[in-house]
Amino acid sequence: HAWVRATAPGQKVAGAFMEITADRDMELVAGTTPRADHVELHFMRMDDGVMEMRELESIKLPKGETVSLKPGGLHAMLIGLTSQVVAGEKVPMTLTFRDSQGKQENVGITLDTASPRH
Ligand SMILES: [Cu+2]
Repeated sequence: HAWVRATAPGQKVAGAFMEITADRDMELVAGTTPRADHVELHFMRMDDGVMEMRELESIKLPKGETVSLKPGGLHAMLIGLTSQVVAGEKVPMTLTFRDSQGKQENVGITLDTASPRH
């Protein structure tokens, strides 16, 4: 289940969340969507009550392990939204994976849009 958080009017960024299980050692290295200028991979955590968010070059996907991109943790960030993302909208996204040999593969997915309370 892959989803993106619905946005408020004028909001320019949205978090996207999903679970990924790779059948061999892979890394998620990039994403694109026609709904945003670009996509960044982020890690977020609370440190002493302070929210820390930083950009990652990749997200490691060890073989057979389910890696969760979820609120408050790893996520993909859609930056520079073309317009408001509304509940019920389907957002296409292409993810780029790289295997241990350095070979890259693109996979198209569809994100459901969930309300901010989700
Ligand atoms: Cu983020």
